[in-house]
Amino acid sequence: MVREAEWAAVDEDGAVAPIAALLAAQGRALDEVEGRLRAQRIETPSWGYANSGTRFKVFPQPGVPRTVEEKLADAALVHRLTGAAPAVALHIPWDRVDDWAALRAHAAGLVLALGAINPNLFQDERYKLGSLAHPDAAVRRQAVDHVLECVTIARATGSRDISLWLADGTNYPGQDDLRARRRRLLASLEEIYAALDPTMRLLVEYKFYEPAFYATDIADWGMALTLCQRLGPRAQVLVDLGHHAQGVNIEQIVATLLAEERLGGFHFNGRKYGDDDLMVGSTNPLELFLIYNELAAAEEDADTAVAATARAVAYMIDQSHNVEAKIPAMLLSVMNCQAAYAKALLVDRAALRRAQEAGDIVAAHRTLLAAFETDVRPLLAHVRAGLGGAADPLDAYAASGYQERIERERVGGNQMSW
Ligand code: RM4
Ligand code: MN
Ligand code: MN
Repeated sequence: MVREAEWAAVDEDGAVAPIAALLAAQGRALDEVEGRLRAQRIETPSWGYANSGTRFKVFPQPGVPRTVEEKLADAALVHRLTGAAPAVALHIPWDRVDDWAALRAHAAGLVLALGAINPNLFQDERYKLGSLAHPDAAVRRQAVDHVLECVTIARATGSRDISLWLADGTNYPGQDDLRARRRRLLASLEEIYAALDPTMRLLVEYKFYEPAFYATDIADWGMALTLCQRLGPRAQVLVDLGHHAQGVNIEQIVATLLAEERLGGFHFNGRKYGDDDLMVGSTNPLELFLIYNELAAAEEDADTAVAATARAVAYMIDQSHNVEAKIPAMLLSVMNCQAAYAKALLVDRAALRRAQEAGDIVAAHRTLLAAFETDVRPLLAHVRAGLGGAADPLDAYAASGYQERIERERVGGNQMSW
């Protein structure tokens, strides 16, 4: 960590000085913020490096990975340039290999960890009427067994989290009994939860619609939370930013789940209309900042259980790039997370509380805006450089020749796709 007095030396152009001054006015040191930024971790998704798209068309890109190892190579580069993406989430069966210990060792050689294991409960012919909530016990058995296999994989990969997203639901009123579906789902989840190691967690994702259009079995955070509460403390809710209706206040959901000690993780992405899976922070950077503001505040909550919940949150990206270049898109997403967290760390919490207690609404709001409007790019450039990354990861990527190399070398074979 750079000591306060040494900042002057590293900050040759004085670009970080305004931030240091802003913190000094709060009686805080740059070191504290820098230390927390250095500890920031964002997990990238293996599927974000592969070909993906909409239900209309997948546009293949040159240089896209043909193997899991090539996905890991891309992820390793994203980590090297940003200093903040040391793990990769895997999707089974998309990333299935025969020897998980070997893949784990291969990742470690790239200074990467294997992250959350995502079962696939939506691409088998038998899942037409659902998976864990399917009316037929034999199909539920198949779905539960798949997740149990993922628990075994997580053991081998050293992964803490099983990250569950269900496509289950119905398209028409009357298609199935809604309470029966919930009962079946809970019974399936109970069997899965019982199979977890004590260090493992089950992260339960929700989404308000699609592919089911009438009733999705886990449609919102309340349905996910109540299921988790039935299961036990290591069942926690996963918030995917693309899985809400228009205008929903996601930061309030985050605050509520933190207060309930049930916020397990995030799938960060950007959205405009639906589950768009765009680059993080591209459509609503203020929302991303306000979410990080809740998290940064909760990390220091006087209630130690809430603080511990905030510190254990799994920060993951869930993007499926369609038209944008994959590695630059992932870099920018990680950088936008770094910027949102940095701004959240600059919030003058004492001033905010004073304004709130005095009922000074404008002052309270302005305190948040002051942090949001601060240019944190120079600070992040220093932080990344200190982590062995690049001051500007996108410029560094463009200059590295990596894209040209993978386009040259990754010919033949089958590009990976979702
Ligand atoms: C879903 C959901 C899941 C992701 C799949 C590919 O919409 O967000 O997390 O694994 O897409
Ligand atoms: Mn997701
Ligand atoms: Mn999604």
